[in-house]
Amino acid sequence: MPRVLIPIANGSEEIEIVTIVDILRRAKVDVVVASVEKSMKIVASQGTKIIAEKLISNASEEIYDLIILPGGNLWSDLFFTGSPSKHGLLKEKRATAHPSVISKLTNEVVNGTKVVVDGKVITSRGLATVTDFALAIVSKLFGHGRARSVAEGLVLSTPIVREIYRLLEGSTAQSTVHDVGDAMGWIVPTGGATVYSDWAAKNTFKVNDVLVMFNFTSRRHDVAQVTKAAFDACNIASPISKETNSPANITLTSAGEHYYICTFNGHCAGGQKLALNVTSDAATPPPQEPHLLQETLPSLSALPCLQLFGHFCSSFVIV
Ligand SMILES: [Cu+2]
Repeated sequence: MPRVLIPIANGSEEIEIVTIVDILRRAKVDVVVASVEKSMKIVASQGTKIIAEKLISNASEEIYDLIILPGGNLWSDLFFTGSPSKHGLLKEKRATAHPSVISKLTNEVVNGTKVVVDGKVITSRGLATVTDFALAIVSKLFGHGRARSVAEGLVLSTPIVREIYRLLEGSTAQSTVHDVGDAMGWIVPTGGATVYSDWAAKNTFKVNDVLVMFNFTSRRHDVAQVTKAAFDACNIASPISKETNSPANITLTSAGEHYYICTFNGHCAGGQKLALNVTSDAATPPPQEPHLLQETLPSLSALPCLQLFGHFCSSFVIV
């Protein structure tokens, strides 16, 4: 179980603290909330009193996979190079910040972006972006499936999860994530194979788009790419490739006709089959919307070790 330290202080943003802790715990992250004040109780930015689980001095014996710093006045001095005596951890890093402090950033500022990743530093702008960001961390720690299920538990709309997935996979901004069958998912449709052919007809598919087959149970369904002949005959003997885990994420890497079936007994014949035509990606790209992440979130284990608060050796994140 990944272990995450969340230091809090007087003036920290209460919504950011509670949202991050909530989402990470729903995803089964081991979260430690530690006060950097003399007391376990801190008074957050809007006067809410929050009691930490331990003092930072008592949290420092542990090793953490990640340190997440919720927003608030405390961290400005620590990270912004405007205070030369401090660590200046954002020096020569691209970053974003809450509008109230963004003018203090002396490094390259990326505006209009919710979250910026540059090496070991991940920055975000404040409480409006904190849910997206916490889900992105969950997705990186555990995969898209768990981020999706946590998001569904929060009744967040699918587009947010799609966006997270797209960015974490490092797809280009022009690529689209298609939830195959929309809300129905990947099943033996009651309406027969026309359900999936109708769905495909409503969508356009480009190289680098991603198909997500979801809402199926692993070991009860799968997704096999097959030839046209095998597709037409529902021949499951020698698929080109096969995905057995749900949800299946398939990146469309080549143009042309693509054929997918479920290889479980009778499912293809029952209509669990999808044919689609993928066009090359030469078309003019659409205008780029503000990203959730500026660039792909690096693998957490790949983040360089950082010394902070004594002998912690961790990656860290600033929200
Ligand atoms: Cu099936």
